[in-house]
Amino acid sequence: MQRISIIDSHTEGEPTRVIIAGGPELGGGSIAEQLRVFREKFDHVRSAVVNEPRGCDHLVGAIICKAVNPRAAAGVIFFNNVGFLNGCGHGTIGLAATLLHLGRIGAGSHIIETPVGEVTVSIADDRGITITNVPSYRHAKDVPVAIDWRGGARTVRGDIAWGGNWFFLVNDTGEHGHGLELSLKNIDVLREFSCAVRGALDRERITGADGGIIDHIELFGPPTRGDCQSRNFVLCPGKEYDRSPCGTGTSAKLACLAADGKLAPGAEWGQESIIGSAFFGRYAGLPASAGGSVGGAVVGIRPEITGRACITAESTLILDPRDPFVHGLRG
Ligand code: PYC
Repeated sequence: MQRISIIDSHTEGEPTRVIIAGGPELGGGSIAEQLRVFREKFDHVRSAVVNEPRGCDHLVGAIICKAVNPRAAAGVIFFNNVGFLNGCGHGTIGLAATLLHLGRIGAGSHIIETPVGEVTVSIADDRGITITNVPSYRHAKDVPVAIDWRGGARTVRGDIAWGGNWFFLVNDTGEHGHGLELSLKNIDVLREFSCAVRGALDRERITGADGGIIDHIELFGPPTRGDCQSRNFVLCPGKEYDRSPCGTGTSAKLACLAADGKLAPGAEWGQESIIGSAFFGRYAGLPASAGGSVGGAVVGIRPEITGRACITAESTLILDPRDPFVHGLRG
């Protein structure tokens, strides 16, 4: 019988389940190395923690692991219903709320190591949590993709950007925009459309800069909130949608806005989610030495994303070998 202690939270509506004890032994090494061990030896634990019957398809899991940097508060690996994530903005905010709940960190700034680099979490007195994310940038602008849509062929155009995961970002207007209403009652259509885009990217072998799979699709439209500039729908790798505005997705959006000269460094961007919650972001330009500009144009930014997380449960998962679904329902 294996017992795994977890803390559940949600960040602007999107859940995070953090393993705080009883998880797999991942050894030392970099977080990327520990991720390799998790993926190769303990994928069944990933599935047991987030998949049915203990979890659900849109639940994101996280495990606290040993950091290499002695100044870091923690290392973390994120995972979901189908595999592992590079980074996770809402999950990092959920992790910070969890560490705060456990008394392992207090107000102030703390380094968290992720498989794709260090991020900083800053906890304000009002419990708003800001992550300073990994450097983010737009890789390609206005990329055409031919999709099968409702029995016909259509070309959609979008930007490819990195914000800790690879995103394909599609606007609503224009001949090659998505043209869909971003509302909860339209969720099935949004999911179907985004899956068609994802399928076309895979088929046409359109990738991120380093051949990275573009496994998040982000659709934009007008906000319903007065304090936001935009609303989004984000399809995650396991075909579920992010209930939050997606931290890495908002970082990718900020990188595109910066590259287009549409948002100045330090200016605030309110990103509303499909459920009406919001992240507030801003960025600092990166120096050219850090890959921040090409030919004078800003291409690399350091995004900051602010949101709130609430703790929803402290519990123990029981993995009983006699349970026919001990390792979860895997597709
Ligand atoms: O907030 O970055 C994020 C995220 C990625 C997948 C789900 N949430």
